[in-house]
Amino acid sequence: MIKAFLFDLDGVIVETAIFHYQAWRQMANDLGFDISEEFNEGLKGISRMDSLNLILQHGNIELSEEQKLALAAKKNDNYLTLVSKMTPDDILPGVKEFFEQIKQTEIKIGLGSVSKNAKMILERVDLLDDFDAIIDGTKISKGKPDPEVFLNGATELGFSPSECIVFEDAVAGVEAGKNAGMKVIGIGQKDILNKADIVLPGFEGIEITQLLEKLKK
Ligand code: G16
Ligand code: MG
Repeated sequence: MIKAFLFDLDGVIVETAIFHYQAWRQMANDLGFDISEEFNEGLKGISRMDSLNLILQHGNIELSEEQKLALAAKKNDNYLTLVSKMTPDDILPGVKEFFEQIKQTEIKIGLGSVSKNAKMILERVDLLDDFDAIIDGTKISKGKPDPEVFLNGATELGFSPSECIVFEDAVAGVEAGKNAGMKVIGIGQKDILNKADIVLPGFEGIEITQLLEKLKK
């Protein structure tokens, strides 16, 4: 029996990846190198400090822990300036309608994001009250693909992993859901999210009863 849907934030509910990219790119440029959009793909679902380490490695730059923390803080300030302009219009197409359908069922809604800014973003887009449980970067110690974020979501809602379905747009996130022992619905492209049980291009036109039927198979 499916008891909960656990949603990733970035790339599933809202598109914050572009703001992460802009803020990381600014930092890289200040350090004298650039990062491509393709490189940014690999940062999706990866925690702030892990992302920073990957970027510095990419630019062949070695820094002290203190310098890294300062850079991460500056990146986050820039990121916050960018996301502070978000409104409910930034919710990805079909998400609101899908949530309305979920609320007609007994299924609970949880968030599984590694972002420490997740709650603030949900507040900005006016979705905070739609969630029965919020697991974000402030509640976990390991980023995706570690299953911690989704296992905590199941625990907080009081269900077993097999009763939860994960919605993820990132390779690391799909792996985290599978590592948690959950079925995963990939949001994006089939060839990229090939470990997901089902892949959908987005939420537009999704019919919950049909989706639940598909998940039984
Ligand atoms: C998101 C993004 C990642 C970001 C991470 C940490 O994860 O996909 O790119 O590095 O959060 O974000 P912050 O710096 O805001 O703590 P998710 O799990 O929502 O896809
Ligand atoms: Mg994501």
